[in-house]
Amino acid sequence: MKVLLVYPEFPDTFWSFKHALKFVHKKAGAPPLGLLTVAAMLPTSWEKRLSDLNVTDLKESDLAWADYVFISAMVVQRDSAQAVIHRCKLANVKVVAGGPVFTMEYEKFPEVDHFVLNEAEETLEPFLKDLELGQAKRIYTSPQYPDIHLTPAPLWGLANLKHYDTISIQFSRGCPFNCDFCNVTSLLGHRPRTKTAAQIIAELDGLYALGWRKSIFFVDDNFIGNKKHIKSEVLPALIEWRKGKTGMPLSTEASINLADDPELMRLMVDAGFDTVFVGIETPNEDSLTECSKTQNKGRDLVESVKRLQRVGLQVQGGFIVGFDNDPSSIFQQQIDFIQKSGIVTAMVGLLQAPLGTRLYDRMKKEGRLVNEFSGDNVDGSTNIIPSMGLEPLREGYRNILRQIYAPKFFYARVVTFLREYQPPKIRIQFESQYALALWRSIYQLGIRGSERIQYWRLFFWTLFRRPRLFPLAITLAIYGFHFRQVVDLHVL
Ligand code: B12
Repeated sequence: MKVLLVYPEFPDTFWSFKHALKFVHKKAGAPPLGLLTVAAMLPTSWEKRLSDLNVTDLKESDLAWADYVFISAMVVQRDSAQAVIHRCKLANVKVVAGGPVFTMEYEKFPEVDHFVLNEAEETLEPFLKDLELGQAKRIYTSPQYPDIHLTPAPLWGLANLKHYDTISIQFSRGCPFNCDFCNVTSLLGHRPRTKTAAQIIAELDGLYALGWRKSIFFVDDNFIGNKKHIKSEVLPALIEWRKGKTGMPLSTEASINLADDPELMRLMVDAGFDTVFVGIETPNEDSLTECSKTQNKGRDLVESVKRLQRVGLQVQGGFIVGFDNDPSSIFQQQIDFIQKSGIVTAMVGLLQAPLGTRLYDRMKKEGRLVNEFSGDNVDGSTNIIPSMGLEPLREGYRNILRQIYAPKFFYARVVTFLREYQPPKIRIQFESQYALALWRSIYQLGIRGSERIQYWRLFFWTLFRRPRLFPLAITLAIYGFHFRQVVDLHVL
């Protein structure tokens, strides 16, 4: 059996980092973790190839080679996924589809032959058994949340790693919290299911052996969902593993209560974590109550962010406007918060209601659902009727983006952050692309860019005041360039 694993193309979005990746001569953020994990679950005797359309084209010869195409996608890849599936039909290749967009809306893909939905640990085996018997059904689904102790290490060898800037790995699935707009709990459950420390170390060993030294992104919905386990087992194992090794800085997603636990923060930094994405959502307490984001309530959120930065964790933040309880001053409040906290990578979106969430059910009941869920929460779209009215919301939103990514505000925020940030301890291996990125930034931002004054100010300020953070300062300047391109293109 010959299987072609296809990952559709991402549009030019906030998280695609397309405009930033050019500086380091990379084609995509990370290889497709879901597909490579599924590849490792397929019979070893099957031949497998990966075609990630973010780094390569889908060739007719690939389709002619394949008996089956296995496709995975998120909702933002919907259009590219439809196009791939259609090409497979024309080429007479059978399509097996799985992953978040198909789990959520498989009925929108009539040309797919087999849907293997939810988590493959539950649904792939029955499909493979039926396939062998020549009686594969159209849909395989399961309400179970499988144990991931047996999930195999992804087949990294299928991906051409030189095209990627980072590699995703996964330690846990699920989140103990209950935010009403988030579909993680309906997709993956409340009880965080974890891999063992040994599984994670084996995955890292595999990547180290392949020569990977750049960053690793733990794609957990909430890395600290099971604090006891990570404190007693995983972080000590990571700290031990890191001894004598270079590179491989780690990043992840975590809830803000990480800032309440000094021991946990210290262990994470010692293990090599230097960045966490945190769902901040809003500084408005009533809106936090509305969406049941209890972990963010009753605290000084700016101080919590600073605590993380001071131990050596850069905070990237998610923000939302459009809650029923948002006052008309919310837009300025968000801008002030973002500037004050020094969250450089601030992803601000309109409130959206994904299928399967409590918010979706409430909006449906109140007759406030409209449009299709775009899945890209930085494109200025929403699928609900906001209580403040769509136009005031859009205008306020545009105003936030206009300000926070404008060079003056953006670079000021970088300095606020760098003043606070404790430089990471781990040694980064020098790569020639870093020098290249520096030269490109000088040309693109320092000579051609409208931000040239701010760029050179940051350049010299960091060189003299925070020299160890100079590479990070340049990286963030490049991020700013990407964010401005995306925001100008889609929202403003
Ligand atoms: C990592 C991640 C990212 C990374 C992606 C990096 C990469 N290229 O891999 C980044 C940060 C770029 C990202 C961005 C976004 N993401 Co994202 N992301 C995730 C996250 C946290 C983990 C995904 C992952 O790797 N999981 C680990 C693997 C092993 O799981 P998996 O892919 O689901 O695969 C399993 C099954 O789905 C299944 N399976 C998957 N594919 C296939 C294929 C076949 C053939 C079969 C049989 C089975 C199968 O088997 C696998 C093993 O069980 C998920 C949340 C989550 N926990 O799933 C959100 C998630 C996938 N993201 C989501 C969204 C919406 C986005 C954004 C659009 C958000 C935004 N702010 O705009 C952006 C858009 C991306 C872009 N570039 O434009 C949604 C998708 C919703 C949907 N219905 O599609 C999710 C589910 C989060 C959520 N709360 O809703 N994301």
